[in-house]
Formats: sequence, C-alpha cells, structure tokens
Amino acid sequence: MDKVYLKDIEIFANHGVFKEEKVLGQKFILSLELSLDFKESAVNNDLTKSVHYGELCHKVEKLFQEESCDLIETVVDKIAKFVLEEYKIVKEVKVLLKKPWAPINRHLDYAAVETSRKRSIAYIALGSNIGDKKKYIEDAIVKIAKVKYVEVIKEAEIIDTKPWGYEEQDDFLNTVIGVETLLTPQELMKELLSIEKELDRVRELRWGPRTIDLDIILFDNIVSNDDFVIIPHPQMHLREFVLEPLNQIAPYALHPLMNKRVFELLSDLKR
Ligand code: PH2
Ligand code: MG
Ligand code: MG
Repeated sequence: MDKVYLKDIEIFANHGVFKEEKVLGQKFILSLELSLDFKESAVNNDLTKSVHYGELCHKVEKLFQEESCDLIETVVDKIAKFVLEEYKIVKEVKVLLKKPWAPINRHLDYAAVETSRKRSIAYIALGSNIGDKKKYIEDAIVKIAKVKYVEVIKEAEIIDTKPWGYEEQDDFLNTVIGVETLLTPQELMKELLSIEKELDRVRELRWGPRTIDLDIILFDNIVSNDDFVIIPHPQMHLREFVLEPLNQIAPYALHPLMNKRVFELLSDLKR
C-alpha cells in the first residue's frame, strides 16, 4: 500500500487531565501515516487522486486546537476518524501523538499514544419472527444507517424462511446488509445490541423467537475469538437464511477460516 506521512508537526494546545494544562497549554508533536493507493495520481500527476498533505496538515491542526480534551487517547481517535471521513481515498490511518512536556515531575523524552483506524466492510444478518416482522427489519436498517461512522452500502431482499435450530416457532423474515464502517467489530456489536434493545428484543431462549436479531457475519477478513463478537459468525456456513441473501450482495466475499467464497459455501450447503 502507498503511504503519505506527516511527521512531527508541532502544535500548541490545551489537552490534559490537569487544570493547569488546560489553562497554560503545552507543546504537542503529532504524526500521521496514511495508507492509500495513489498510483493513479502518480501516473497522471494529479493531486486530486491523492491527499494534499499541506491542506491535511492545516485541517488537522485546526481540529486539534478546536477543543480541549482530558486524554490524548481521545485526541488521536478523533483525528483518525476525521481523516477517514474527510478523505475517502484513505484506507487506513495511524496517528501518533507525543507530549514532550507532560507534567509528571520527571524528565522524559516524551509520553505518547498511538492508534490506527481503518475503513472496513462488514456484513450484518437480520432476522425477525415476532410481530410486524417486516417493520422490525426495516426499522433496524434505518437505525443502523443512522449510527455514526456506519454507512449502509448494500441491501439484499427480505426473504421468508423456516425456523432453523429450534423449530417450534413462527417462520422468519431474514436479510443481510453490507456496511462500510470506521468502527471496530466490538464497537459495531455494541451499537447493534442497543438497536436490538430499542426494537423490543428480550433474550429468553437460545435460537428462540425474537423481534429482531442482528448478527455480524463477516468483518473484513478478520478472524476473532473474542467472546463478545465471534467472527466469522460460527454458524453462517450452515444457514441458508444467511448465505442466500449474502450471496445476492457479496457472492465473492471470502470466509477467512473455510477459505471459500460465499457462492461456494451456498452451493456446498445446498448439495
Ligand atoms: N435465527 C436463529 C435461529 N434460527 N431460523 C431462521 N429461519 N432465521 C433466523 O434468523 C434464525 C433461525 C438464531 O439466530
Ligand atoms: Mg442469530
Ligand atoms: Mg444474535
């Protein structure tokens, strides 16, 4: 991947936990590393297909001084999200912030934090089998689209399906959507759980009836065993109600553990 760097920009600002830091201010040293593909801009000598680092530097400096934060962690996260929102061509950004005058009663070169954020593609499966199922699914999609740093980019058809796993329950409506997001899988999962709550979800029976179920199916090519979000979804390859709609919007998406594309998983399952 190509890179654009801004290294060691000196900015005076008022971030800090202590009151004195907010009043007096201090020197900060900020560095950015942007990952993008600027081949087209290079070949055509065209700045519009890359990132103007001068403009970037001034915009970031303005954001940096706009408000005072207690934590430099908050500052780097804000800058990383800003860069990805402002420059669609940037795929990933790393932000390093040094505080050489950190008032901790010691001599030190600097205290610093670093973070990175990237643009990710995730697929979310939606299911409902209680009440106005279609409305629950549509409302969930509207709510997902309103989440900050989440954009719905693809929607499959809503399909009727027979209950899978626990069969003594009403038929389901299911679909899958694709989103582009700056959130991590954990952050996205938190948002989905809160939307489930807003849409009357109560958890009683595993695989039992629900107003709405929102599951992250795939997230880039991430494999995660995190208890809170397991990715890929451990049963996705066994469920036609997931693979069928997913195949409509992302037939070539890759299952990173099975090393198969969605259309292959679907034809394997149907056989
Ligand atoms: N979800 C389950 C269990 N069984 N069956 C269908 N048809 N659709 C679902 O969304 C579904 C299910 C647990 O998440
Ligand atoms: Mg589920
Ligand atoms: Mg679920």
